[in-house]
Amino acid sequence: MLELYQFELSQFSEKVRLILDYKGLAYRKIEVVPGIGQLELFRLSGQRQVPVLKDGNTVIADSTAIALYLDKTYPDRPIIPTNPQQKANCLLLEQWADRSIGSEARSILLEGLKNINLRTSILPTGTPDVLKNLVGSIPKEAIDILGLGLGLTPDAIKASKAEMHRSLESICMLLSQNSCAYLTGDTPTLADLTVAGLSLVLKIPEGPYLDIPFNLKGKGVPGFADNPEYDLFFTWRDKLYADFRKPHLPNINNNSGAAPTTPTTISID
Ligand SMILES: N[C@@H](CCC(=O)N[C@@H](CS)C(=O)NCC(=O)O)C(=O)O
Repeated sequence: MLELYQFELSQFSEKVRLILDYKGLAYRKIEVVPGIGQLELFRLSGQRQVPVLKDGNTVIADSTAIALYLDKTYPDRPIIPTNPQQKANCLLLEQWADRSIGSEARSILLEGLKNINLRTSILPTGTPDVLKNLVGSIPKEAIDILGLGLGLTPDAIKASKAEMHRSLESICMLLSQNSCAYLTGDTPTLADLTVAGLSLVLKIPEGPYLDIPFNLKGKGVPGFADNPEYDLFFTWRDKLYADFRKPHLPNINNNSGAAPTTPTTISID
């Protein structure tokens, strides 16, 4: 079975999970423990970031490389159009989304964390493992900010927010002008799955897709998640999730030494 080395709350991992679900491919999630688990990941893949896909003896790092590998190896339900114009639009949109929505959303995640009231800058002794794992699943940059108050300056966060507003306005414009249901045509492509998956940290989908505490679902970054101007985008994304994303199922046999991925219900102050 395909194995996905991931962080549950990582937006690039979510992009790959959405692609796997869209293509109807079964996979086992292996939750990487931040720090020590990333050393193991380095041994496996030659780099320390998630997502990494293992397919038998083949190991692929990077969400774009994984997407291209999956589409080539498992051609059913293709995600790269064959029509040259649609293909170019799809690949350009994916590249743009990785660099804009991907990095900008991560930069402003701090706001989202404040919003969901996840006050964990100093985790006390006895913090439940599940919460540690959840915090561990948040990108390193956000933890730096949370833990040390270092990292992104307020000006950098402000610039990221402005950039993200521009991106969402453009996506909404594209969706409202489009005669098709998706960004490059009438079926979902890598462009749609990327834009939708990467927006995870802007607003966590409400449905049963992720192994996270219930009260995080539907939460997100103020000014984005609750902004009526972006209703069109989130409605479109949530429909794509309802149509193609599969509900989270706990891994039955997880003997990898990785963090457990069983369902969790804890209350977070
Ligand atoms: N270009 C990579 C980006 C992957 C990435 O940024 N992963 C983040 C999580 S969303 C990560 O592993 N951060 C931990 C670290 O950099 O140590 C991709 O498309 O997969």
